[in-house]
Amino acid sequence: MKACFMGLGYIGLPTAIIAAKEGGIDILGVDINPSVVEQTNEGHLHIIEPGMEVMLQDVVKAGKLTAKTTPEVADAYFIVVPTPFKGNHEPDISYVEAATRSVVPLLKDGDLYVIESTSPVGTTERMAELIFKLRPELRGKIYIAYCPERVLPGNVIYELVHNDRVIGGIDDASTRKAQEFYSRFVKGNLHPTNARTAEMCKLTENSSRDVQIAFANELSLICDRAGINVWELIELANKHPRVNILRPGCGVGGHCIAVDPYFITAAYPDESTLIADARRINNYKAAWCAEKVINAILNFELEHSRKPTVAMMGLAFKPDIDDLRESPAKSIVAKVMQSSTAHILVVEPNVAEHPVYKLTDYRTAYDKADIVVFLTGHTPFKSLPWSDKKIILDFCGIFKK
Ligand code: SAJ
Repeated sequence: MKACFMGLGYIGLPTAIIAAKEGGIDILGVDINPSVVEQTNEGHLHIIEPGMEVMLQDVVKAGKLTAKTTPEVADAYFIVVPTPFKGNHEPDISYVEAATRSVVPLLKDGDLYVIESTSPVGTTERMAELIFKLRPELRGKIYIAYCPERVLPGNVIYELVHNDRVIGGIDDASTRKAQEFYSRFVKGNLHPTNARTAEMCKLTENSSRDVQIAFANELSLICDRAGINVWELIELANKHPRVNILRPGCGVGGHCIAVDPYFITAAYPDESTLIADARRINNYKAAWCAEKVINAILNFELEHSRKPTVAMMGLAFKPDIDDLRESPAKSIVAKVMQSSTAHILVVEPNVAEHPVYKLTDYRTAYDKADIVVFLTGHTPFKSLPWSDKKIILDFCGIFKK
């Protein structure tokens, strides 16, 4: 069995590695970026994921995984390329289409073609039409399916194997063929459905979380006005046996939850008002936090006739990771630095150095600061002592005060 993975990014590369290691499948990993191909063949992991580099080295050494910049004949093809935005939050499926076009000449009877990339509803059917337009003799002879991943960054090795997966073919035979493939390395259940439902399922999962986080963030705005401790409020409300409110924060970051809901709102704007509002609230929360910090700095200057030292605690997009991409904390730090001449200390304990900011140890920054702003709920911050002498803006519930 030989499988070709088109795209060696945050999902394609780990899936290719696990399929080679746990599924015993010969993998050709394809990426248009020659540096990614080179690093992969050298056993160097170009993405951030704990424990994954050792596994890569194992499968490269064993000859089970090689990387190239163009695809070759295989038995199964997996499209795991990005689906970014174009214009006003419209999903751009041109990478999916380009990757598909590059494998079309290689397809033969009995092959499996699967899209894993997060995609707007209908993408798998569109790609099937494209394949059959270019290779009409393959109609009814190949298997086409959509199978989204749902792994949590930072826990990918475990979740790729143990999470349940949803698999939707363009027909039942395609669904079964794809289930057969994934059963080689997935221990979770493989739930069959059709392609459109599987596409919508991925978008639904992340939109659901976005809406729930927006509810928590909206409560934090209301409580700020009402003089109520939002952390205490949520803890008490969650004592209800059927209520489970998530945590407010300084906005929603990462590459999934803040992105995928737009795939629904772009296609179904009239029907998706709640999902669109959730996006607006979570984006607004970051802007609101930045304003709060800027106002606190101005008030301090008025009161003390000097500029304060401000500790900005955390740059990562969520607690206890070193991933800074698409982080609301990072955008808040940038905004505050633009609008203020205060002495700002930037803290990110999970990163050794940053290309733009000089990083300060979290204890030193906390000791020196007049104003402390908690942006990311990293565990070490929770060991800091509360101080009445400092102005503390706790956006992620470190002290829950
Ligand atoms: N956040 C809050 N409050 C909360 C929980 C999260 O403000 O109570 C914020 C985080 O700080 C972060 C953002 O939300 O900025 C997203 O973090 P996350 O841990 O909820 O999710 P991701 O983006 O790391 O991973 C998500 C997961 N999806 C769901 O939990 C529904 C993961 O399973 C998906 O595979 C991944 O998106 C993806 O690739 O789609």
